[in-house]
Amino acid sequence: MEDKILFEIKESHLDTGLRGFPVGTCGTSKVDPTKGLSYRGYFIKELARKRPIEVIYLLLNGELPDEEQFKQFHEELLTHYVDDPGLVKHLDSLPKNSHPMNWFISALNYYGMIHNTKDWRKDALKVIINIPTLVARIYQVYYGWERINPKPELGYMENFVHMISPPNKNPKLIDLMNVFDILHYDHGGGNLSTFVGKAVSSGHADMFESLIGAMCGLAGPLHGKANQECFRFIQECYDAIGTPDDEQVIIDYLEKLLASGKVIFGFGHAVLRVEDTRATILYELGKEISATDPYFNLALKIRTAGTKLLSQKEKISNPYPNVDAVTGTLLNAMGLTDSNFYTVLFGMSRCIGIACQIYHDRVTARNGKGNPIVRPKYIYTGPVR
Ligand code: NMX
Ligand code: MLT
Repeated sequence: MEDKILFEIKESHLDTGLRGFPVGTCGTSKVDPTKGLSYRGYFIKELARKRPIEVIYLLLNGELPDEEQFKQFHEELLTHYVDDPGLVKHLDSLPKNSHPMNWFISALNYYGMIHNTKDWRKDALKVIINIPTLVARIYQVYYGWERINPKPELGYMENFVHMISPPNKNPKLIDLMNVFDILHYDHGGGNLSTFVGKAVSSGHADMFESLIGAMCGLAGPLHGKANQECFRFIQECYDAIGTPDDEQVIIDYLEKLLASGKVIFGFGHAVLRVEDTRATILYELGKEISATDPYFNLALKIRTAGTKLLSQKEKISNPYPNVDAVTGTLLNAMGLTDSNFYTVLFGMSRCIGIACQIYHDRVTARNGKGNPIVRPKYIYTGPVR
């Protein structure tokens, strides 16, 4: 069989953060620069309003389930469900003034110590079924909310929403969380958190250790924490200029931010060259569930003003909104007002996609042998003696 050349590496590629280098294969999802995200061949638009467990089944098994398969899968998942009281004790001991992402990473570490089986499939199922409860417990302890016990029989995100009790919880939070969860599962193999998770697992660290590495990657503001930073930037923008009818006012405000060396959070992407289809879905959902929210309305205005401004900046490869452009405004409008927590919600969902990819990397790749340990080369630039 022909061994095709996929990519030519030049010296100038060495400082691009591996941008576009093919480094392996990914069977669960694909990011096309102009068509956006698809899972197992289905565009995200076709999946966003399905039940989360259906989409997880698709990622893991390659096909959407029929009703019987759905039921069996859900029952199998529930056999791995554990609401561990030790977790709450562990959370109670964590410093309250630290970031919720640090709590999330610590909770994954605790959970892995106690519950990991070193069986890739079982551990993927454990992650899938337990992660919403784990995150809900973090919410409860971090904010001192009522420690409502789980009711997994309510449904996947339903149980999560049931367990959290922000003071002004909007009944439409469940509509948002169902879609939010599905949109954030997977984004190819090369996004930073997934890439790190896959790399860590290639050294045969266990599922939880691999996800901890991945979540440390997600915690950076240019990656997952952009959803927190983007909402803060929208709040600051609102405080400074409100929701002006004159688009130029927004453009001037953003221009000043850029000139002071700041990043316009929620815009740009390493792969996409159009508006992120996940953002498009969220803007549409926002019009249904939070049409009168002032921050959401400002985010809608920034959607066009930001794109106009960034399109004029030659160095920016993609001037369009990404998934983080609007998630914060919607979470805030539904009652989840502390943006410090937004990256944990991203992580709750992304761990599922990464767990599915790791399962395939370790168990089905190379006819069951698993992918080899990751070991790229960095070119030595130090002195020669
Ligand atoms: N605001 C200001 N500058 C930007 C932006 C932006 N939104 N996007 C790109 N640039 C700059 C970038 O910093 C780089 O500057 P320099 O050459 O001086 O280092 C230049 O434009 C070229 O970058 P690109 O090739 O367009 O983008 P790259 O692939 O390097 O980075 C991101 C992609 C997503 C890191 C970048 O667009 C960014 O920093 N965006 C804002 C943060 C954000 O929203 N991240 C979330 C991504 C999605 N996620 O959830 O992970
Ligand atoms: C993601 O969902 O991981 C982001 O869009 C970043 C990426 O794909 O590089």
